[in-house]
Amino acid sequence: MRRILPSLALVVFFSTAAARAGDLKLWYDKPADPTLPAKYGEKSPGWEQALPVGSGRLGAMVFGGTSSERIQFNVDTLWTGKPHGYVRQGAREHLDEVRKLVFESMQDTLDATEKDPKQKAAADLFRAKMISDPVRQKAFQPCGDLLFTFPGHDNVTNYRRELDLSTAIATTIYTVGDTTYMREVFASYPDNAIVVRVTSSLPGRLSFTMKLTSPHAESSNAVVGEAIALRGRVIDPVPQRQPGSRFEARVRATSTGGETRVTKDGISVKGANACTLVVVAATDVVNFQDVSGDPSARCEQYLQALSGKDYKTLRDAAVADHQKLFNRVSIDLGTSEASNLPINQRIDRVRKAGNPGGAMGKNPPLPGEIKGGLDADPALAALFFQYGRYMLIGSSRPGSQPANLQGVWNELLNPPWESKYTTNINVEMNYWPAELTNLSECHEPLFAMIDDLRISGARTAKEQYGCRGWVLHHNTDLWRGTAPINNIDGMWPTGGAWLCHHLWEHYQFTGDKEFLAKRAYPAMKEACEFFLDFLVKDPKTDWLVTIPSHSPEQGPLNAGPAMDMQLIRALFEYTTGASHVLGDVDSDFIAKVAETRKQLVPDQVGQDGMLQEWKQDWGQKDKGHRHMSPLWGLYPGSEFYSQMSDQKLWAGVRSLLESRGDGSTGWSYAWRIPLWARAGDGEFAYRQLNIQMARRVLPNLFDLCGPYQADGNYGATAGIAEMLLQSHVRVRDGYEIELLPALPKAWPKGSVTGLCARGGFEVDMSWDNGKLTRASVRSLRGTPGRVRYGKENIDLPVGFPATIEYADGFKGLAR
Ligand code: FUC
Repeated sequence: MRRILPSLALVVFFSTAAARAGDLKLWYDKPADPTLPAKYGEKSPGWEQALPVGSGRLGAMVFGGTSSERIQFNVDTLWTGKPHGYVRQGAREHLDEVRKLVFESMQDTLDATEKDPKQKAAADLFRAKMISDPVRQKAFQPCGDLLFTFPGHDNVTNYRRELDLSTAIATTIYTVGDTTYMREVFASYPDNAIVVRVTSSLPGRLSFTMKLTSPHAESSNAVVGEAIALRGRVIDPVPQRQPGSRFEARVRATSTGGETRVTKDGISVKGANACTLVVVAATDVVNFQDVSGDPSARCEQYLQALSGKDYKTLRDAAVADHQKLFNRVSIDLGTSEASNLPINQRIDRVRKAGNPGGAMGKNPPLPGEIKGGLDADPALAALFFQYGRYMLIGSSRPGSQPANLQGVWNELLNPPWESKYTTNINVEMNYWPAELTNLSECHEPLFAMIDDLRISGARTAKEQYGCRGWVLHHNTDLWRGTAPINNIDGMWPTGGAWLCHHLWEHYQFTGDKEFLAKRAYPAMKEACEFFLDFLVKDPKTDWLVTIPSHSPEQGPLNAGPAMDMQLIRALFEYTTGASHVLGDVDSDFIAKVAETRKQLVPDQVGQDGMLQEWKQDWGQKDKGHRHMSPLWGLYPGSEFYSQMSDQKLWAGVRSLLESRGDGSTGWSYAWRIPLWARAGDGEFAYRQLNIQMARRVLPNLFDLCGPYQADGNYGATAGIAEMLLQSHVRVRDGYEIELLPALPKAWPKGSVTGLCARGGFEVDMSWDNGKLTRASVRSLRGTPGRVRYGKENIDLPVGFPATIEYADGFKGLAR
C-alpha cells in the first residue's frame, strides 16, 4: 500500500499536469496555408492561422510550413513618418468661433446633425482650420520575412504545429520518410532576439535555404561577418513618398554538422544535424523626438551579446523569463472532449453551434443557430483568457513600445487604422488585463508613452487651445501625435484623462508610492491643469463643459458629453487622492480641482429611462452602437459603484446596457463582458464572450474588429477576470473584494489562482456546483477593507499582511 500511494499520487499529478499543459496549447494538424482562400475576411489568408511570438520589442508570426516556411517579423519602432508635431498652424484662433457655433447648435429639442446650419458651420470650420496637420497619423510597419525552403519536404506525415502558451514556443514537427524534422521558434526578451531552431532526428539530414526579404521597396542585403543583414528605409506613401525610419535586421546561423554558407541573398545549410538561427532587428528611433540611432550598431551590439550562447542557454533564459510572468495565474473552467481537437476545429464548432438566440441588440441571431456554442468547450474560454495574457507579455515589456492595435504583429504596409494607438477605447482595453491578471510589469510601456505624451500633449494644449497642462485626443502614434485627427470625431479631448486612469489603477494595485510621486501624480496634475483651463461654462445651465467635444464616434460636435464628464471627474478624484497620499501636496490647487469637479455636468437619466450619452436628452441615436462611452463609469471606471443607492441612476445604467445589446466589432463584445460582470449578470457577460468567439475570432484566436485587432483579445481576458473577481475602492473604509460576482452557469466547476485585486491582494478560488468552495485572499500590504461572497462577508485585518481562507464559509485569518 505504501508503495502504491506515491505512484498513484504521481499519476494523478502527471495527468493533471498533462491536462493543464494541453489546455495551454493552440495546436493544428495543418500548416497555415497562404494559398487557402481567406475564410474570415483577412487580407492575407495564411496570417489568420499563423502563430504569434513576441518579446515586446520584436514580434514574429510563424506559419509552420513544410517545404516552404515563412516567419514574418516586426520591430516595435518601425513606423512611417518622423518626429513631428501635428497641430495645424493657427488652430487656436478658431476655437472661440467653433465653440460659439457648437453652443448655438445644441438646441434642447434638436437632434443636432450637420443638417443644422450651425453644426455644419462648426464642423466645416473645425475640419478646415483645427484638425491636425497632416489629417492622419503614421503607421506601424512590418520589418521582414525569413523564407525557408526545405527541398523534398512536400509529402510529410505526423504533421503537427503548436503554440505552447506556457513556454511561449511555437513548434512545427513532421516526418519525411524515416526522418522527423522539428522547428522551434521563440522571441526572447532577455536576449533581444527571435530564435529559430531546426533539427532532424537522423544526423546529416538537415538541408535548407533561407532568404531574408522585406516588403519595403527600399531595402537590400549584405553579408556582415557571419551574419546576413537586411538594411532598409521606410518610405511613407502619404503624402508623397517621404523617406522615414532606417532599419536593419541580421540573421546568424550556427549549425551542427554539414555545411553552412552565408551569401547576401541568404543562408544555405546542407547535410547538418541541427541549426540555430538568431534574428535581431533595430531602427534609428531613439525616442519620439530623436531618430539619430544607428540600426547597424544596435544589431551588432545585440548579436555580440548573443555570442557564445548555445541554443539551450537561449531557450532556458527565454522560457524562464516568460514563465516568471505567465505562471502567476492559472485557470480551469472545466474540460470536455473538445479539448482533444485542433484549435481551428474547436473554433469552427463554436462558430457552427452558433450564438445564443434571442433578440438582443441589433445583430440578429445567425440562421440555424443553437444556444451556447462555447458551453461544449469551457477549456477554450480558459485558453482564450490565457491567450490575452500571453499576447500582452509578447507585445508589451519594459523598454518596448506599448501594444498597438495589432499588438506587435502586423504584416501590412498599410495596416487598418495604421495599427497605431486609438485612445477612445482600444489602447486602454489592451491594458485592462495588466494589473488584474498579475502582469503589472507589462503596463510599463503605457506609462512610458504617457511620459512622452506629457511633452507632446503640452505643446498641443498650448498651441491648439492656449491651455496649460497636456491633452491627447482620440489617437496617437510613434511620434506621440496629440492633435485631433481624421474628422470631427477626432475632436475628443479626454484621451489623456483616460490614460491617467491607468496610472491611478497601477497605484491602487501596487501601492507604489514612488511611482505615484514621480510619474503618476505629475502627469495627472498636468492633465487636470489642462481641464481647469479648457472647461467653459454652459450658458444655459452654468455647468462646466468640454467644448468642442464628442461622445466617441457618435453624434455631432457638442459640449459636455457624459463620458468626458465621467473621465474628468475620475481624473480630479484620482489627483486629489494622490495629493492626499503624498502628504496633501498642492492644497490650493487641489481645492480648485475639488471646486471645479462639483460644477461638471452630472450623470443624467433621460426621458427614455436610460443614462444619457449627451448633456442634452437626445435619446438613442444608434441603439446598438459599438462604443459604450456613457457606461465608462461602470467599467473600466467606478463612478456608479459609489452611487449604488441612487436607484434611478442604476436603473438608467442597466437600461442603457440592455438597450445597447450585443457587440459588433470584437472589442465591442469584449467591452460588454466586464460591463455585464459589473452589473452582476454573469449570463449576459458570458453571452458576449460566446458570441465574440463564434463571430469575431480567427483560427489563430486573434480577435477581429473587422480586420484583426488585438484589443478584443486583451479585453476578453480582462472581462473573464471581472466575472470571477471584482475589487473596488469603498468610499469610506478601504477596499471591497467580491468573489465570483458574475459566474455563469456554463462554468459550474472551476478554479483560478493568482488574480489580483485593488489594494494589493492575490486571490485563489475554487468552485463547484456554481458555489465557492475554497478561496484564499492574500493581503500583501495589510490594507483595510472587506471580502464578500454573495451575502457573506468578512472584514480584512488592518496593518499586516494576512490570508483569509474560505471553505464553506469564511474561516478568518492566518498571519
Ligand atoms: C475606434 C473604433 C473602431 C476601430 C478603431 C481602431 O475608432 O470605433 O471600431 O476599432 O478604433
